[in-house]
Amino acid sequence: MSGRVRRPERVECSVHGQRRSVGLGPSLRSPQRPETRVLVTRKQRKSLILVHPPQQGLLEGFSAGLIALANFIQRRAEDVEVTLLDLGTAGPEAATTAVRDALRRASEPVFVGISATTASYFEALRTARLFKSLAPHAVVVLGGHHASSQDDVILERHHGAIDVVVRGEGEYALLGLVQRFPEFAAVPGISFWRDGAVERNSPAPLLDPMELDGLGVTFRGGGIRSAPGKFDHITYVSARGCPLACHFCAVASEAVRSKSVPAVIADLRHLVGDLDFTSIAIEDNFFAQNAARTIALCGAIGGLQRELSSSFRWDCQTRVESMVNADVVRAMERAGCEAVYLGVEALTEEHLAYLGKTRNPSRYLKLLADDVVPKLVRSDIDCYINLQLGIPGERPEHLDATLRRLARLGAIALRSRKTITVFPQLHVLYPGTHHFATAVNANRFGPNTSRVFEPFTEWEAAQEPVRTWLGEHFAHGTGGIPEGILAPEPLRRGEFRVEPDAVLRVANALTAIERVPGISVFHYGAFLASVGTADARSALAG
Ligand code: B12
Ligand code: SF4
Repeated sequence: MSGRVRRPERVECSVHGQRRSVGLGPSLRSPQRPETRVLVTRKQRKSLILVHPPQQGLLEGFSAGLIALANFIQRRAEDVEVTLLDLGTAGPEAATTAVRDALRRASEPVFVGISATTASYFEALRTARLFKSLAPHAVVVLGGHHASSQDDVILERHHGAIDVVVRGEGEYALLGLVQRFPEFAAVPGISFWRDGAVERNSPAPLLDPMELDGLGVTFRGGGIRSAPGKFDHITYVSARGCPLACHFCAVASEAVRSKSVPAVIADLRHLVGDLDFTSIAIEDNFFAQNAARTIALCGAIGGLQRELSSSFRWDCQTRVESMVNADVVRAMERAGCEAVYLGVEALTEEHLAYLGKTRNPSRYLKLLADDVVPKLVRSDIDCYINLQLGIPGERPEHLDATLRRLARLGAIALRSRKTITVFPQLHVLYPGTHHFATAVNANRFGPNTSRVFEPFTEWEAAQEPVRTWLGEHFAHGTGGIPEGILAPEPLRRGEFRVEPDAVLRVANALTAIERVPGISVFHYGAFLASVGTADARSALAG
C-alpha cells in the first residue's frame, strides 16, 4: 500500500458546532442510585472521559466516533470538561496508571464513556470495572456498535460496572445524560438498570447534515496515541448511514446523511494543510452512493489538491454497483483517489444470496467482471476486493468457483499491468444483524442464543494462538462468531470449539487465492494493535 501518514504531535479542534434544541421532554423520577446522587451536591465543572479501550490484536486505529462525541459535547455543554483517553495500545499496568491519572485530573461528577465494538467488548468491560474500582461514583457509559444492540444483555449482567448504555449515534444521548444528570431517566437513546430491570428509552435523534458539518475531525488536547486510522491512513467520515441491508452487516438500514462539499473540503484542508496528513481513508459505509454528490465532491477535492502545496491520496469503501458509472470513476481518479475497497464479499451466487449482498447475484458478478474491474484497472485507482471466507456450509465447489472468478479478474488486471488486492475477511456473526436475528429465532447457539456474545467474547479472549492467527490473516477474524470454523454440534448447545479442519480449509483457501496470477492477498499483521505500537508508530510518523 502506498503512502505513509505523517502524524502530528498535537491535534486541535477545528470547526464550530451548530446549536439546536433537543426537546427531551419532562424528566421522569431519577434512578435509585443514592451514591451517584451525592456527586451533584458539589457545584463543580463536570468531567467526561471518553475512552478507546485496549485493542490488542485488532486493527489499530483511533475511534472517529469518540472524536465526534468529544467535539459535540464540548461545544454544547460548557460546564463539561471533555478528555479523550486512548488505551488502544496500553498493557494492563499502563492502562491502570492512565485511568488513575485521568481520574486524578477529573472533577466530580465524573462521566466515563467507553466505546465498544464486539471485538473490543471484553476489554471495554475490563476497563469499566477498572474505573468503578478506582472511582465507584463515576457514571460509566458504554456505547458503540456492540453496546447498541446488546444493551439489555449488558445491563442485566454488568449493571455493577456499566450504569448506562447509549444505543446508536451517541451525540444527543450522551449530551442529554451529562446535562440532565441525575435526572436522566427520560433522555432518549439510553438504556439503564432500574428496580431490577432494564429501562430502554426511545431512540435519540440522528444528527442531520448541518450538524455533521459542524463536527470537527480532531479534538483539542489530543490524547490520541494509537494510529489515526488503518493501514497508515487517517480515518475520515464524510457521511453516516447506509440504506441497504446486507445480512451480515452491523450498520445496515440507517438513513444516509452526508456532510456538505464545503465542509468536507474544510476538514480535508485542515487534515492535510494544517496537520500534514497525506493519506486519508474515507470510511463512509458506501462512498459514491450518490453520483451527483460524488462528482461535485471529487471536483472540489481536485481543486484542493491544486491549492495545497503537498498533494494527498485517499481511498474509500464502496459497492460494485457505484463503480458502474464511468463519470464517477473518472472524477474520483482526477481527485487523487488511490484505491477503492469494493465490498464484493463473495464470488458465488449462493453466498451472495446468503449474505444479502444483492438481489441479483448473477448480474452483480457480471458487472464486476465485465465492467467495474476492467474500468478500474485501466484507471489510476487501485482495485481492492473485500472477500469473506469461512461462510457456513462452504464446500470445495464454492472455493473452485471463487478461484475461477478470481483468475478471470486477475487476468483482466494483468492485461493492464496491474494486480488486484484481496482483503480477506472471516465470515462472522455480529449482534444487531439480520444473520444474528435469524440465529436467535432458531436458537441456533443453544437456548441462550440471544445472550451468546457474553460467553463467546469471554471464550474468544482466551483463544491464543488461534486468535492472533485469525487477526493477522482476516479483517473480522476476531469479534463476531466465526460460525464457519466452529464445530457445529457443540455450537448448537452454545459451546465453542474451533474445528481444526475448518481452519485448515480457510488457510488453504488463502494460499490458493494468493497463487492466482494478478491477485495479491493483503496481510494485516503489521497493522494490528499491540502493546507499545503507539510508540513505534509515533517514530514512523515523525
Ligand atoms: C473506521 C472503522 C474502523 C477503524 C476505526 C475503528 C473505530 N473504533 O472507530 C478501524 C480500521 C481501526 C476499524 C477496526 C475494526 N473494525 Co471497524 N469500522 C469502521 C467503520 C467503517 C466506520 C466507523 C466510524 O468511524 N463511524 C463513524 C462514527 C461517527 O460512528 P461510530 O464509530 O459508530 O460512533 C458513533 C456511535 O457508535 C456511538 N458511539 C461509539 N462509541 C461510543 C462511546 C460512547 C460512550 C457513546 C455514548 C457512544 C458511542 O456514537 C458515535 C457518534 O455517533 C465501521 C462501520 C460503521 N459505519 O460504523 C466499521 C465497524 C465499526 N468495524 C467493525 C469491526 C468488526 C472492526 C474490527 C473488529 C476489525 C478487526 N477484525 O480488527 C476492528 C475493531 C476495532 C475496535 N475498535 O474494536 C464493525 C463492528 C461490528 C461490531 N458489532 O462490532 C463495523 C460496524 C463494520 C461492520 N459493518 O460490521 N474499524
Ligand atoms: S455491507 Fe456496506 S452496503 Fe451492505 S449494509 Fe453494510 S454498509 Fe451498507
